[in-house]
Amino acid sequence: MFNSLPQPKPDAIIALMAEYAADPRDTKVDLGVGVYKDDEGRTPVMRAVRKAEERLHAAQTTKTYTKLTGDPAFVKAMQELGLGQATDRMAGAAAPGGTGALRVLFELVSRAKPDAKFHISNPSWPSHEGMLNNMGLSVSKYDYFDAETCGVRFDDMLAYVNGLGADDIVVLHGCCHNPTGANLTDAQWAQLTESAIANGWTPLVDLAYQGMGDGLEEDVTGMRHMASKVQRMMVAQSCSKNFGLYRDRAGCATVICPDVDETKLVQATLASVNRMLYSFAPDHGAALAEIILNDPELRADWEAELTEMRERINGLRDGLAEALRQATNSDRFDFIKEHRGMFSRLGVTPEQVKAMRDEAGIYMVQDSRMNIAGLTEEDLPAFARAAAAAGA
Ligand code: PLP
Ligand code: TYF
Repeated sequence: MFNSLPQPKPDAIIALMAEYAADPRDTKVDLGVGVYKDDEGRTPVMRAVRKAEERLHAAQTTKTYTKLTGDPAFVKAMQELGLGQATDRMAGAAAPGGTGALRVLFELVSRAKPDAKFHISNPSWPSHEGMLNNMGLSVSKYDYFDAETCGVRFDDMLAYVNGLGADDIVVLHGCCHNPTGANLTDAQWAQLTESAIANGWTPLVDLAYQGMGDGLEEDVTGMRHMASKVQRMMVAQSCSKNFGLYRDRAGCATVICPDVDETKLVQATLASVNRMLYSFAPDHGAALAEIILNDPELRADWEAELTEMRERINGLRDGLAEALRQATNSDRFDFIKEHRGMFSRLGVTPEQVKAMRDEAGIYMVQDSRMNIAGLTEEDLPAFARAAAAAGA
């Protein structure tokens, strides 16, 4: 029976990881998959994570099941981190990574409203569309990125969401937009909040990079404003990037409800959804995040290391814009300095992306998305020369 399976379409970003690994050149540069790298190209286990692992190893007496919605202490700590507080209007569940949290929330919506329509940014992280299509749910795209200005087409986005209503779910990136690096301002979050209230659509915020843009608090000011005003909102948090817990699969799904009765119903439904999808969520990474968030010393060290990571990325942004200025004699790459998060798009064609790979061993996603953290200061002049040579 399996021989008649359709050949699955590989994920372009994950396929690129394999192509990079197979490239024998020792000068190659990996700007593909979105994992943080230090200036020696390593993705380290964070200091606080290592210490939390030692504590967990010493203190954990059992690995018996947690709850279907995970350890409540983890969920509470994540809600406080993302939303600033955990309240009795918030239902929540641990999930396998941010992707797991999204999957659980999509499932919750489809149980509540089978004909709900999802709206994602154009462009967005490919798994948004992929997962919704895979579930047979309706998905459309709202205008988001302006390839000319490399900013957000906010007027078009606002006009789009103003045309939505109670059956619509709008997926927003909480910060550090993937793949463009172009983000909403706090004032724009406030305007979207007004639109959600006036038109009745429900926000679903994908928060995968808190702390990687301007700071743990700064990155979520807009989202928290929205959370404080709307009746209902969903948040999918990932611990992959900001805790470096990628393979441990730690994430959290939160649903803000209008009242306590609805919250209880949603909480029970999240447990049921988890049970139908994968039963208990993984707890190892969640336990580490919970230990770090609730221990002042580990938390301070985690925040310090996250700050080092963010400052390295933002320093590279400034350096890259300057190197491109010099190599191309133009200021049109200055947008890289304004963008935040791991990614920006260089703004070149797929042919130019291929030329930079073939000629200089620089690996970017076909849409010219580059993981800024994949660069080192030393790489910048050669990167800029390669971009100029490819016609950027
Ligand atoms: N959402 C976005 C926009 C992402 O870039 C990622 C990155 O991997 C995720 C969600 C989920 O990450 P994970 O499932 O690894 O926690
Ligand atoms: O966008 C990225 O690079 C990360 C990692 O199917 C990722 O979000 C990429 C592709 C994918 C899953 C995760």
